[in-house]
Amino acid sequence: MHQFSSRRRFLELSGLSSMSLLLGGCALSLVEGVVGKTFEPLNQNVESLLFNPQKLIPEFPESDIEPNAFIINTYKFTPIIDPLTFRLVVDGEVNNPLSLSIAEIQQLPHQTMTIRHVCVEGWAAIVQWGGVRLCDLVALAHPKSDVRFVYFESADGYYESWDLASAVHPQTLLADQKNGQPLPIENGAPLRLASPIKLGYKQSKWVTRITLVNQLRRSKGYWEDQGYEWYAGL
Ligand SMILES: Nc1nc2c(c(=O)[nH]1)N[C@H]1C(S)=C(S)[C@@H](COP(=O)(O)O)O[C@H]1N2
Ligand SMILES: [Mo]
Repeated sequence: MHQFSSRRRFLELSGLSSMSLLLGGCALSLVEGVVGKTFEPLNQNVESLLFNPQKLIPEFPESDIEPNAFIINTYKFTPIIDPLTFRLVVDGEVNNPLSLSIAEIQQLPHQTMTIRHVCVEGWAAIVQWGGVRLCDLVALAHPKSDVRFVYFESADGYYESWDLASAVHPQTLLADQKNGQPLPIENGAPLRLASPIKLGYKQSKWVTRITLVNQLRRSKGYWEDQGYEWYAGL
């Protein structure tokens, strides 16, 4: 019985995810089942961001992928993460803080996109990412009305902050695949940010914690705190 209902729920999720993809919006009502709770409707501010489709960035055909142009860029070291005990925490100004296993995250709608990754150090490469939409995770956590920014913590000590609109853009993913393969550890496994709207240094690898906040802290990001631009849009 339990198995049946979770299987059915999964089919609902995957079937409808393509529809919400077409609409360009977030799949909030579809992902509730993953945590098995129902909530009051979201407040107006966050809701309008999650439901009003933002402009989609055109993607590239798969034949344009440049696997050899993609460079690994790690400021310090590659952390070792045990996928079996790994938990992704979503907390901060939310009504429903989350601590999700990989298996739970994999129940969310999955999508791929072929985009150009641009690093300020002077290289760029067309790459395909697969993963879950950050907006679906944000919606699951039921953000409070005053949320405006999102912080990301990584297992190597790297940290980043994004504006909420960019974080819940339908092409901002927490990726677990690169070029059709499981995400390599050096590229951020088990989960990394991937988005066509931000420079490479915004795209945190080895993300362990996502914190929704209403104000930027003094520390804005590893590179930003050394003078790099914070918004870093493409
Ligand atoms: N945790 C973490 N994330 C990170 C970095 C890092 O050093 N640590 N480097 C950033 C930079 S500058 C770039 S260009 C991309 C590079 O991703 P890649 O190593 O998969 O090419 O990751 C970004 N995310
Ligand atoms: Mo970079």
